[in-house]
Amino acid sequence: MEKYDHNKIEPKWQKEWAEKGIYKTREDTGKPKCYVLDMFPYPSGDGLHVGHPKGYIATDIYSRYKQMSGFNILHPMGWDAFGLPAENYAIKNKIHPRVAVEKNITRFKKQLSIIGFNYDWSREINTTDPEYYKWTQWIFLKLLEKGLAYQSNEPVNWCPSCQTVLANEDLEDGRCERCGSEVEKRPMRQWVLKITAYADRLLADLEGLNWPRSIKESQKNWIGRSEGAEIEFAIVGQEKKIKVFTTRADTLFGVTYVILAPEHPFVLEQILNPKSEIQNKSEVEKYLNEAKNKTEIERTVESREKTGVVLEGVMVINPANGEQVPVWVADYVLAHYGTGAVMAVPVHDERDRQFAKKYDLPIVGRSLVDKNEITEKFGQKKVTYKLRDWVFSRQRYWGEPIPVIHCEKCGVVPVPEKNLPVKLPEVEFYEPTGTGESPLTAIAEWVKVSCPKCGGVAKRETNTMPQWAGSSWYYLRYLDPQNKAAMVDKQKEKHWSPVDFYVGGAEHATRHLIYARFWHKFLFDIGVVNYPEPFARLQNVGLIMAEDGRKMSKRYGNVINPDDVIKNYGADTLRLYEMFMGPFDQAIAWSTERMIGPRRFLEKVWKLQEKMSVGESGFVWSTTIKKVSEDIEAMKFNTAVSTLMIAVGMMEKAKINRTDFEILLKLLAPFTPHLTEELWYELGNVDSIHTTAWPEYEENKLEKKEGIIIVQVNGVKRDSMVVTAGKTKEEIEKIALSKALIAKWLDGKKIKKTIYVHNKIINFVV
Ligand code: ANZ
Ligand code: ZN
Repeated sequence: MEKYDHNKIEPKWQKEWAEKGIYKTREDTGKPKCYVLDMFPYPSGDGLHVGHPKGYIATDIYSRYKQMSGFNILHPMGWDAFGLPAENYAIKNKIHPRVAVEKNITRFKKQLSIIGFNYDWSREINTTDPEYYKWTQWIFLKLLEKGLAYQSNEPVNWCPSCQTVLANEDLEDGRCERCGSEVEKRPMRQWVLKITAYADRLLADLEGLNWPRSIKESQKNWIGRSEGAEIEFAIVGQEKKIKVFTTRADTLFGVTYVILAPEHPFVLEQILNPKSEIQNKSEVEKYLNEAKNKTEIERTVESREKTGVVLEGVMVINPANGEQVPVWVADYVLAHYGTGAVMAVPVHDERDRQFAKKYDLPIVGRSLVDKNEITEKFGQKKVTYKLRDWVFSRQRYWGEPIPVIHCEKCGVVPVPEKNLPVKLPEVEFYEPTGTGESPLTAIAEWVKVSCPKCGGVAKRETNTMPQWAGSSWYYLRYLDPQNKAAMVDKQKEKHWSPVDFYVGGAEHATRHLIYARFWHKFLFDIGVVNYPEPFARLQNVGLIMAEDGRKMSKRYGNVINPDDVIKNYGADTLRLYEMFMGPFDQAIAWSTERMIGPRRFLEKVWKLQEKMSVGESGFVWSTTIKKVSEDIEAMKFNTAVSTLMIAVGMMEKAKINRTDFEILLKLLAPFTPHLTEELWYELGNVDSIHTTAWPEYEENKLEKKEGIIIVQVNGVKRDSMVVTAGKTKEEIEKIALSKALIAKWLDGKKIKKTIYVHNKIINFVV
């Protein structure tokens, strides 16, 4: 027998699989479908480190298992290549982003190819390909047509270092998520998408999704639905009223002042109006200027001392009791939440209490009233969301041009569909301009166009789309990547949607995963897709940390390159190790030393081929098959692998025949596709192991496990009993009651309730 030589086996099979096309997606209708999707990478210049493929290995195993279990699978891969990371890399390395992306994709693909994935590369997509972004632009036009894309001049987040506007989702604690710079607020003309129109549905439909609870929770908080009321306070001596948003209309009698956000229109108007009643104008102006320089985070952190200034001379009337109360301006009230105005109730609200104490404002305890009845009398029910509309334009080069034209006569004119894609022009200088305009502005011949409506002189929109545009619908393009007439054929969409299983990092909880759901719902509304949600099941990948416990990063010099690992240990060992490291969704530190275990295991499997004998074997597979199948289905790869390790350990000692060995190889095939394929052919088989059927188990051959159950009376242990697994609570109860010792303890007493802790304790409360 030859030695197990991964360097000989692995490239051979990778080549053979590609030539035979065994991973080509099949669409014949006889079989159920299973669409397994990875969050596609942006091809960075650093290439892959060993942490990146963890999720890809998982989907590879899952989809191979599904294929062997009788499904037609779709498991594609592509590149999310527009956006800041690619562009910043290009600028730093003085190479055009397009060239950089091409180069990086080649590198990534090479790295992925030696891991032995089953991707159907004929469906590869690239978000920067004009044939792809034509449809990203098409979706934008549809949003525009339906009134869901609009221009706004509101102050937006501006990153002074990246020199672009950012969406709220792009911030981390008030800083640019890419470069860490503190973000400023600047009023600028922007394109904005009305994601808030979908807030309710984005929230409600979370319910039906098989997603981790933590991700659903983050989305729920991000959407931040709040049910309350709007109540109007009349301004003394003026026609105007101030509208507040409150979730506690029942506290209306306890209001002792009203607070406005510094940006509230009433405040600005009072400052600008020479005839206004305010007696401390300069003091107020000073406060407004200070507030301007604070980030939203600084303004709202709980621990920070609240500050404010009174509008001297302005009083408002509490509609509930006619009482006049003063009006303050304080920056802990945000302009863009609710109405930007709050009724302060220091007795019931902690922030208001702190504020009232500091400025010596009355704190009065008055009885609460029924929430609805008031609301009915003095206000209006109102639902508010934390979610803001999606700021969708960037002042950068490397993105999809927003397909509209500005005409002096006609205003905003959409680029006619037949003229899509609006191609990103070739430029020499793609660095951000720093003026708040994109570098595209400088390309006069591109900017100047004739208006599609009136034929007059007009200008192209020079802002580009954010990095998150292309990834908001890419999973649909895989279904039909070459289609020239539509973003996806209706029949194909119907056949493959939704994505059955989506695997990727938890950091996408509120950005990509909310944006994609939003676009998908929109596409559902305009009849492009058949199902209201894109991703039926979602699983997060736990990070692989470096050996030093820190994040793996070039910055720390602790990166492990998969190419080296594969050369030394083999792709199969890498795959097995990454799945065996620990629970899939948890962060775990890499250890090259620990790869020895999985490697030795594969060597044992290799040697088993010598052990096969002819004739009956004493091996019973059902329990192992069941466990491995269920674990793969539940993404518990580490326990699936240990089950296989136990099986191999037993096979080393037992008498095994060819059937046993084949079953083992099949169970291992999704994990270690090369080694199992080699041994499979060695046995004389003529078709790939990856196209064979997954082994089946027999229910009546499953091992019956026994367990010990403690029997308690009033929480005190009185007896214990051995029972076989799989019994119901009622059965357990019956057995326990039949025991003499227990009967004695229960003698004559009435059982109030029975508490059963599965497979552990049964407790009778008397
Ligand atoms: C009176 C009151 C009494 C309030 C009380 C709370 C407790 P959520 O649940 O987050 O929606 N609020 C309203 N608009 C605000 C703004 N723009 N900036 C900061 N705070 C604002 O919170 C709603 C509550 O936050 C509202 O209900 C309002 O204070 C405050 F015992 O009104 B409440
Ligand atoms: Zn025109």
